[in-house]
Amino acid sequence: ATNQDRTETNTTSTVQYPHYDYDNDPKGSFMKICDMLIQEVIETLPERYDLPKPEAEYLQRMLEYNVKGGKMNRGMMVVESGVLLFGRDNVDNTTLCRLAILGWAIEWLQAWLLVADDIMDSSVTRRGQPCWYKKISPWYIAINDAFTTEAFVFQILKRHFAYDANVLVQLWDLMLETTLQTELGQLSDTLCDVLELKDLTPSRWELIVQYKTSYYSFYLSVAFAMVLRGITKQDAYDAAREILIIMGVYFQAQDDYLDCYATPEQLGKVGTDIQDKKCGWLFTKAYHELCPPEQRNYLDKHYGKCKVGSTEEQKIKELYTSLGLPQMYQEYEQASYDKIMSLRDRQAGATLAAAGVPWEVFETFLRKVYKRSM
Ligand code: GPP
Ligand code: MG
Ligand code: MG
Ligand code: MG
Repeated sequence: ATNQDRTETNTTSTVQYPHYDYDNDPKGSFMKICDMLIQEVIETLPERYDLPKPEAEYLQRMLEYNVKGGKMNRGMMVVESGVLLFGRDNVDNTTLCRLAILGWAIEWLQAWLLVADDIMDSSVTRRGQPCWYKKISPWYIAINDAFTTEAFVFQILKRHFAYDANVLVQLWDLMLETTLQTELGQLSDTLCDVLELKDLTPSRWELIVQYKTSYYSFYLSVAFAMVLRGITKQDAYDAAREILIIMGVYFQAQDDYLDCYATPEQLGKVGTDIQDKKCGWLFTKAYHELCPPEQRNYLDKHYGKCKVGSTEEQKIKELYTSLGLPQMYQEYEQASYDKIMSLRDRQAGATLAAAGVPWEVFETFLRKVYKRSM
């Protein structure tokens, strides 16, 4: 039944989308789009790919488990950015639904990244439930599930954006490029396992997190909305990227801080950075900027070698605290906030304004993550 050349698409723009109640039920409306996407993806499997029913049901369960249950900041930001770019009064129902579909494309991207990341990080829980690879048998189907979810993303984009081949190519291209950037960041992150602690420096940290987090978590949401709005000026994308990379780096510093200091209940996951010998924000500051020799020896002996929940791990956390890292983190948080806000009146802000991208897009995003505790 598979037909490589004529897969089902909505090549006209007359598709009937559900009513999107952006003003009164933004979350519920957004969720409804996800259910629609899961249904579309699953229902084509038996006919187009000869997939037996148990497998189709498995994939439905896999998607339900992995694409839902997050904070949905990235996804909802596509819709919110889009509304700001089009103007609340000019954005029609179809456009709202398309923005939400792009939002879910990012949430699904995030879903497969996390399924894979949890395997690589030997994590146990995610979003308050067991990591997917811990949940299923054999566990290594999770590797295939990550790939499958990725493939579904490209199919979703085709199904809903083939009405304009030019838009579709831009969306596909952004998705591919962002995926590669994230994978390159994940490479540098994961290779830390075989490096020496002296090589886990603050500058390596910054490089890793720009790639593994910023592009997919921040830039992609706004860039998707800009594509749908029909913005073509390269300098506008460059200016947006400049701001959103800084926001993403700050966001990952929070993630690293919370890995150590937040409770699993708050986070929905158990921190593994010390056990995993991660080039985390706290570690690089401690080891390279703050530690007296004796305590550096302790890190040499135990960092990346102790287990989650061990006395050694606890001792390392206490060391971070005694070095004053929580206060330093708060200062860093404030400085990042100020730096991002200052870009409004600089070249980046002006370039964006000229291209019709209001500053509010960035402030809305920043407000969602500033001083978060989960
Ligand atoms: C966050 O790192 C980075 C990612 C989730 C990108 C993963 C990229 C792949 C190509 C799989 P993290 O491990 O600190 O996140 P968390 O703390 O949520 O596990
Ligand atoms: Mg990781
Ligand atoms: Mg991880
Ligand atoms: Mg983390």
